[in-house]
Amino acid sequence: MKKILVTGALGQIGSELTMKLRDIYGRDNVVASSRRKKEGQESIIESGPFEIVEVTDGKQISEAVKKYKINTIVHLAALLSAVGEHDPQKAWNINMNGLYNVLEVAREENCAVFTPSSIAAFGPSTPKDKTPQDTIQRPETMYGVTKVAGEILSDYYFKKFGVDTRGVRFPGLISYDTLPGGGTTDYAVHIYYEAIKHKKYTCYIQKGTYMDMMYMPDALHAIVSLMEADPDKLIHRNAFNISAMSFEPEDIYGEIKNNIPEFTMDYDVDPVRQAIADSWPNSLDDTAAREEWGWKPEYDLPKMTVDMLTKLADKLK
Ligand code: AKB
Repeated sequence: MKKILVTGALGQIGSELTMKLRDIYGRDNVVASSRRKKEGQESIIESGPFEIVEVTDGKQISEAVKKYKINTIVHLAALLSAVGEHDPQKAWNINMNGLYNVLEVAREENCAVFTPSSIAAFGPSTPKDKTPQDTIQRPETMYGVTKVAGEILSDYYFKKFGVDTRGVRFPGLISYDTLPGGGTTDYAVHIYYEAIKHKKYTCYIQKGTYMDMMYMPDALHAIVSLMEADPDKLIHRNAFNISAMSFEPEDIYGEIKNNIPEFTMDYDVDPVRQAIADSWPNSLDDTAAREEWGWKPEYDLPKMTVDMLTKLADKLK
């Protein structure tokens, strides 16, 4: 039976993943952890075990792992791309030292580790369309640097110490439950909130900028499928390209407008986030994930939009 520790459990992915893992593996087998308690997250804190864990302190990770006899760590605590450019030193510390500490505890305590990488692990010299699984990775953000280094470090721990490390390169994730914090792709979440609340949105990403995106249920499904995948079939480990949809701001605007005809959008481009978006791929080739562990997304842009608008309208009532 899996005994799972989730770091960053109160974040955008963690808050939904923790609940899903508790449904699958049982509430007492999934320990949520975060560096602090957050208001509005009582359902996660109270629906199963919860621990305060600062990932930059390896001792705190080790104590939680020993206390609950953890055998799997899902390591989500990280700073995202835009916020990372504002404080690159902090991004390095949390993202790199956090992952190193998790891998060291995993080595000592015999745990498997899932760590998300990102489309940010690519840079301007990477082929932009249908970016291959194995290709040039020279990112130009600190977040991206930590993601590539994290992929390599995770593969090292597998090859050198036999730690069962696995990961996916997430695109921008879209969800209605918990807001993302400090990413470049966050516009694709904010646009739905503003469409429902004010029927208008000012977009900080320039028209024509394509990025890969994914609806949260597909992202959660990817994590569980890869964690459960037969290790003998895995040629790659850290990290798999996964893809569900690629769009630019006008595409998502048009799709929302199909559902809310009075919706309008204008632009006020943020140069920092635009430069980051310009350095990332337009779309990823996820053949390896499909072949090695059966990855297949369920949501495209129209299907996601209908679901997002329905669920958000309900939530914001
Ligand atoms: C971000 O925009 O920083 C993240 C990501 C693509 O990793 N959503």
